[in-house]
Amino acid sequence: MDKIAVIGAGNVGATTAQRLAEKGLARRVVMVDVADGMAQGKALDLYESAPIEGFDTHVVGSTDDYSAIEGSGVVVVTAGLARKPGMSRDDLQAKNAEIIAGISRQIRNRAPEAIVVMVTNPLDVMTYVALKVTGFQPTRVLGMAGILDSARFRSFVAMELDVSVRDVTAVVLGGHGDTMVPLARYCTVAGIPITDLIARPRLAEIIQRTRDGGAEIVKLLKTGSAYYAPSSAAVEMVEAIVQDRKRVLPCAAWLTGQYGLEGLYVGVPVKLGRAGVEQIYEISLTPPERHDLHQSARHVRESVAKISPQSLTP
Ligand code: TXD
Repeated sequence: MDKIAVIGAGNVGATTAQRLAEKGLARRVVMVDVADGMAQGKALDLYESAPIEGFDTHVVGSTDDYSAIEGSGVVVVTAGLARKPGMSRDDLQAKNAEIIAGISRQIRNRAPEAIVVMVTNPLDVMTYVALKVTGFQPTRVLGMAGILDSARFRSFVAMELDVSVRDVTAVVLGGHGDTMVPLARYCTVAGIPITDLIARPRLAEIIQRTRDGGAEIVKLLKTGSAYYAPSSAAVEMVEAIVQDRKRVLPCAAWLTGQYGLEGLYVGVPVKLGRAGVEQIYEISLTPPERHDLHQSARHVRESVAKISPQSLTP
């Protein structure tokens, strides 16, 4: 691919750019960040590692000149504010919605052919804002969360059983955050159901740790949140798109009746290729799993309802 843009050159954005460059997924990677000089500084630093790492991707940065993203095939959006003391979740959502709306207008004008991979939290809500403001086809606007959540689940299972993470597969559905729905039934170790290998009570603890995965890292870091695994997850999506891999991955996708849900973003297994979301898989759920998924969706819907009309206007 000729160009990939990363909006927001903070922890997740810069690490995403680094992984994209090191994997050689595009000829050029462009970072944009509102903080004066930051994207340029990190891009230059990253590009100066190219002779040592041996990659040919050209990395550049820009502060507010969005002409830099022109011609991008994929735009990864990681820009946003972190929650500050005294700021409620709703305040943060309103602020980030404004930021994402502004960025989405730039993407619509400057990179009208791009596929948009959203990362900014609250993920399912910000992906909705990006869809409405860009006016792109829903197949071209999707969010990263399920890959990260299931990677956490897979790491914990691998640690528990002392097996290779490669052999552990997992599916996590639903909104990103406290209401995610890890599906133990679909988790296997090289095809062996996880429920045959880990006792129920212990499995419940692992599932809870997965739900709290983001908070566990925040607590340890004290300032900031996770970025190594989140950037890996975003890059896995970009790679599937750029290389038309037809990977089947859990992503936040626009539902049009699947799972009895319509008109919102929720994490589900999708096929990812050059066209973006090429298929949504509807897997069979038990009544409790379906209940949890619907509860998670209700939570997303309630949050979407709080977005101001200005942040949804193209
Ligand atoms: O699973 C997931 N989807 C997530 C989401 C996993 C990890 C992180 N998740 C969310 O991604 C997190 O809650 C944040 O909403 C974003 C970015 O996380 P990061 O850790 O990278 O935050 P930083 O380091 O604070 O970086 C944000 C950058 C920062 O450099 C700001 O200056 C910039 O965003 N920013 C902007 N850039 C461009 N344009 C505008 N308007 C703007 N506003 C802030």
